[in-house]
Amino acid sequence: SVEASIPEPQRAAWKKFATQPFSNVEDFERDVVRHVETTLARSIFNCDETAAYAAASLAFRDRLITEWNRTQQRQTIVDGKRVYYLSLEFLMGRALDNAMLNVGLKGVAKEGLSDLGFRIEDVIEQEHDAALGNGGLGRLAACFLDSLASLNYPAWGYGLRYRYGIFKQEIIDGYQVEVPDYWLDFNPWEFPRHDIVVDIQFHGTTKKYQDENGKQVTVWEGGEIVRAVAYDVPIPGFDTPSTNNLRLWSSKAASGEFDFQKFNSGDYESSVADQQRAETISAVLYPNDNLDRGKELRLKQQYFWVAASLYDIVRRFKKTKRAWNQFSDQVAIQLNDTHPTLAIVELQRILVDLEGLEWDEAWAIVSKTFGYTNHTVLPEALEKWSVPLFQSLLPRHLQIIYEINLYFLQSVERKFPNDRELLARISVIEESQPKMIRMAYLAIVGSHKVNGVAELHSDLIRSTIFKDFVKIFGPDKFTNVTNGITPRRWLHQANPRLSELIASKTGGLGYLKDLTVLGEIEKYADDKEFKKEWQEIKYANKVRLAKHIKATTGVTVNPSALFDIQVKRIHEYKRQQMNIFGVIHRYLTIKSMTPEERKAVAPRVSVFGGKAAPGYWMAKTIIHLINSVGKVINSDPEIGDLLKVIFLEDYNVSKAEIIIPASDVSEHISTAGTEASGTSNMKFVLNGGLIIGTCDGANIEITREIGENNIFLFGNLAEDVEDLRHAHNYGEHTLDPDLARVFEAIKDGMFGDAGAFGALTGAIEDHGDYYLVSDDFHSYVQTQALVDEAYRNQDEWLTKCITSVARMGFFSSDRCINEYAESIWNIEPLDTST
Ligand code: IMP
Ligand code: B1N
Repeated sequence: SVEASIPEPQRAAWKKFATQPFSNVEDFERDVVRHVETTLARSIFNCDETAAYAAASLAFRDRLITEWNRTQQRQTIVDGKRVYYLSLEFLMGRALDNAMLNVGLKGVAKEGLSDLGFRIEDVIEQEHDAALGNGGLGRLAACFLDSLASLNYPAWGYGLRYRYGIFKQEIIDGYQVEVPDYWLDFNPWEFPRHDIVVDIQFHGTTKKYQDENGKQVTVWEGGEIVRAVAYDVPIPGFDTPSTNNLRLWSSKAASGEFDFQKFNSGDYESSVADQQRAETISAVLYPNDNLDRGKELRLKQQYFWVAASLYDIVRRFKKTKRAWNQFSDQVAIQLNDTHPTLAIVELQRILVDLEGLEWDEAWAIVSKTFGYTNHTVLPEALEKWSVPLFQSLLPRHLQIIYEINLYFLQSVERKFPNDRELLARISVIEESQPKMIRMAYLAIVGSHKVNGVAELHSDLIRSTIFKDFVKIFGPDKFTNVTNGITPRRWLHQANPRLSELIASKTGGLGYLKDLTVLGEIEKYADDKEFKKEWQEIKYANKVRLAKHIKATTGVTVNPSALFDIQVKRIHEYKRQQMNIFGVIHRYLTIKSMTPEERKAVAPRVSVFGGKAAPGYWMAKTIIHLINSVGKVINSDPEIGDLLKVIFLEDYNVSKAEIIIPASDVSEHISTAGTEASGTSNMKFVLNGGLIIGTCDGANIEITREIGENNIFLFGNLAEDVEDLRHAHNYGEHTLDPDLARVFEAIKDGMFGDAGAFGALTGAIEDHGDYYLVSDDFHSYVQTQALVDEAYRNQDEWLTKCITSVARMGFFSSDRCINEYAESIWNIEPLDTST
């Protein structure tokens, strides 16, 4: 046993004084007071809510870290296979509420805080979101960490510790303004590990020589060194002692101090500049969602993070003293999109250059270790790096990529002789000016499995962007793992009353560990009493959101109106423009009615939220239009409660937790074939909202699970998109007449300066309508009318909502993680009873 290495008397002393985390109110209060008085150096006289938040978090942190240590020890003792999830983004949100609920001590904390003079809700509100991600991809990584810990898998997350997360969005005069998100002022959830550092090399040159045995060796020398420092974030599982690790790397100058030679020679400023340059690497998250901009600093981030993580993974493997050919029995590495693809190259470099393995032997290990998840088919999001840039930053890696590609092309040539076009199509190197490295192709070649994130998406990558690779590697390499969400945060935490109601009918909180248990509530879909409670909870959630709207925008909305919500990154393919055009259409329709006719109109609140990438001008114009429309409609006395348009600023994880439980309908209306999966669609339905959406991404599987009577689908299908685009480009399309009326209103200046919105209407009228807004507009408006109609019949509506929730079991990220574990990683959960 591992303990045997430690002498008995020492072991006894350590055991005797082992930290005993609190589990009752009294011990919690003692811990909080101790942290206020010692860690924070405050007292009863100056303990404000911020300090109460800090102390409560530290008390929970003490608990988590003791379980964290035990979990790591368990992993070491079991000595089995671990999975490493490499992601440039982890959109974690707040940690305190989640920690309290996952360890099952929120009740204790509530009572303890109350005894000390605080309301738990106010304390929770003090926390700054950890927003190290852009959107769905980053939040998916966070849900996966929750599931991996909850299911007791031996798993680690590896990412970057950005000093600035995604920017804070302010809306000023209807325009988005970006404000830096400096979130690290006080972060009790991370442990700096100043002893875990890795020096990372950039630039330099390579040399080949023969070693004493006549073997060819390549060395990579010179260049600059940047130091990676580990920061560990404990990830508590739900209702289990398992507490996993998220390791985030922070960059600093390798010497740890500035250059004294420069300092002594009077060049103080430049020595500080060197220091700052090193720190720049982990300074800021790139704020682009579904877009690749090919910036040098981004490539530096990727290598810095990947090299530090692999060094750590290899070090841990070496401690087990196993032969290299057992590496992939001990290590599975999942690549969250192509951002960490360099890990493939780096592991090959470690094995060949540093460990002296033969190329083929090394490659056999590498290509059994990695799995690659693709998250998008949008061409502008597929990563490519310019060869000259790469040559300068990572010269040795470029050689290795060329070699990987050479062997790959040779193997294809053997299988499909004399097909030069095929070779050009699939080459990792694009023969453009300059040459480009196609990272997705490299990821496919270096992985043993490639997966998409929803069935339609996985079908599409097999039949379009990766078609040739399916022919080369065979269909088994390509698979689907439909995304999921954690019901702990997205139901239990965000919607405590609904969680309680479900628990009361299903025998407790067990449903949070096996979400298919939700099926048991379907028998209440027609139960009068149950429906009444359900309706009251939804109404209370809408009141909560209405208060938030009032506090942040000043607009009063009626909680009895239908809440229609679209919150997600602003992107043309997600078609927020179609939504706001639909709102304008509704407004024009109401305006043209007599007062008598207006009495029959169903009141609506249209809520938007989401960030635009700072350089994405069209997306920013969409935000401007939404705010301009809101300004006109919300102050039109003829309209009153019939229609309100709200743009909620700075949409993030903690706001999502308020917004999502308050929806009656949410919009997931991307052009068919463009949204790989979507995950908020799952969150909304799980909280008893219905969807208006297109046949895209996971909407399709949601429909299959909940039944087509419970979702409002509209629009063209993915299979028809190509022909429709063709029609636009060949003048065979006429603008939808309702949309034309909307455009007239905009151009008449109804919503202010018409010129400001010319690009939006122009993209549709004059530039091919790439996202097919005009093609889908009619069926969108018609389907919105069906929504109004359905909402009028509250009794049937409630049945739809309850039935839908009952059938959502499939979309737990637990199911999703179990699929990865079985079909890609080949790992087993750990037994936590010892
Ligand atoms: P690493 O794998 O070296 O990064 O170690 C991660 C954590 O695992 C350490 O902080 C320890 O808590 C635990 N650990 C590492 N080595 C041992 C061991 O030999 N016995 C028990 N636990 C260990
Ligand atoms: O990943 C999510 C999916 O649910 C969404 O449909 C998909 O759009 C999203 C480059 C991306 N795909 N690609 C990105 C993010 C940042 C970046 O720099 C691409 N995000 C998605 C989870 O599968």
